[in-house]
Amino acid sequence: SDTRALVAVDLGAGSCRVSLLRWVENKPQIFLVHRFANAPREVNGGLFWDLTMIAEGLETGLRKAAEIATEGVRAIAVDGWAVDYVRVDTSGNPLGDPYCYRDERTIKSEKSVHRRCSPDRMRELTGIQLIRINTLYQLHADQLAGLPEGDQWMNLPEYFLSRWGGARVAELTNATHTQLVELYRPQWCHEIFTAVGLDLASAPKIVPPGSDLGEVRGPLAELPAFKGTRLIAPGCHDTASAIAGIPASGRDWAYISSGTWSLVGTLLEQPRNSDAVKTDNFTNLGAVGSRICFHKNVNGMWLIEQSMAYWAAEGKPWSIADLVKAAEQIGKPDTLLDVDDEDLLLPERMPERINAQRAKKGLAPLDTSSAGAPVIANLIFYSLAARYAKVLDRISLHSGKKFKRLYIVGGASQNEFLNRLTAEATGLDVHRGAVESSTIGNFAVQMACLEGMGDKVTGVFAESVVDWAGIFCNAVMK
Ligand code: LRH
Repeated sequence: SDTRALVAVDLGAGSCRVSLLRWVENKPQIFLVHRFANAPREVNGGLFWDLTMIAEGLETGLRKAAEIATEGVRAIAVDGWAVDYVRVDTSGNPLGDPYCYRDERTIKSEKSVHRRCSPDRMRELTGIQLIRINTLYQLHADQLAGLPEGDQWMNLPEYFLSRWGGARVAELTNATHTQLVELYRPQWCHEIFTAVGLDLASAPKIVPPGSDLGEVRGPLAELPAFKGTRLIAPGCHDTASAIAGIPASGRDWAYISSGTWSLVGTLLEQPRNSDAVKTDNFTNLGAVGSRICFHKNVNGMWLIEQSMAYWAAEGKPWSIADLVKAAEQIGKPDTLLDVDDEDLLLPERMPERINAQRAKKGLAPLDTSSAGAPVIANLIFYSLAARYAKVLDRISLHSGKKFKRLYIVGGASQNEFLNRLTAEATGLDVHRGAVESSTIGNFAVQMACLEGMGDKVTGVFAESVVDWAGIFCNAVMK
């Protein structure tokens, strides 16, 4: 069989990673070859991603991978955070830096979208959690601001795949998070495009996860390792990849993909969109192998990350390890936080935002200084665990599944204090999955695609991905 290496690119809002999978004596070894910090930055009052910085970081990583993989690289696949997008001209050149979904411009555009298509109708058509970060609200904000439309827009992972030579596509798992795809068919929802006045021609063709988009072209193709390298769309949505990285079968398990966001849910064969599901605002996102990621976005480590940035700015930074240890010494707080309060989704001043929420409930303010960090962190962790339990209860109700196991994957799965609180609050058997679960799922989809595991939309493909995920979870990680 083909023993060339594979490359997985994982774009994160906090950091981006390029990983290499090599076959050493027929066993897979996974190496993190390049990692660099990422963050949105404010330019003229707007919140943007630095596309040039990200592209340079990724291309540095790809060059490093090409140097190491003397056996050649068989394929490259890219996953990343959903909803944000790059507008390109007819030659594929970006028209500017992409907006970050936390930019407040969507507060206005959300209202405007819902005047054109009611929230009820939107839920009926898409089955997607209505949340104003979704691409739809951003595209409409562009319209309201009179920004140039360009030729097409692509979500970020798909943009990078096209930049390196792949066809311009919208991969299904990522496309569903735009809130512009029909619930029961993998196609753009014309009714919403028409209602909001968006141009269907600027939305690329939808393809299933595991699609081969062509060969690497341009400067990278000059590197010997990238001769004939395929570009593959994995689950381009990092969460879909992270869930594809869980080697579990059966019907009794739920997941939390725990990073900046906590995605709390379960995999389904069929979407659920009853009135109760709509009221609870659960999402039916595309998953690998024609399944559904039925979950809810819970405000996750964002609360901690933004608090830590606040204390660091005070000149007294905390490391996450010390903070968790100190928080663990404190008992259960009397009153929990509403972690999904809209105000807590916004950047900066997190401890002050937390106090503002407490003030509304008539509670005394907490010490927002670095000395008060353990109390605030303790409150956040207890509140998250309680929220997870509540959401999982509803998921069980909506899906008719009785859960026994809970897989926690992603960076924050390393937080054993939070894992313990979550186990206590949910009563479930908590399994720690891969920290880099998106990368595992990304590689697993590549293998299922390259080994020709049939039609991407069948159970055979999904099962092959689960098998590969099991193999890669046990791979030596370097
Ligand atoms: C996690 C994630 C999540 C989306 C958000 C935009 O990285 O992709 O699934 O809701 O970022």
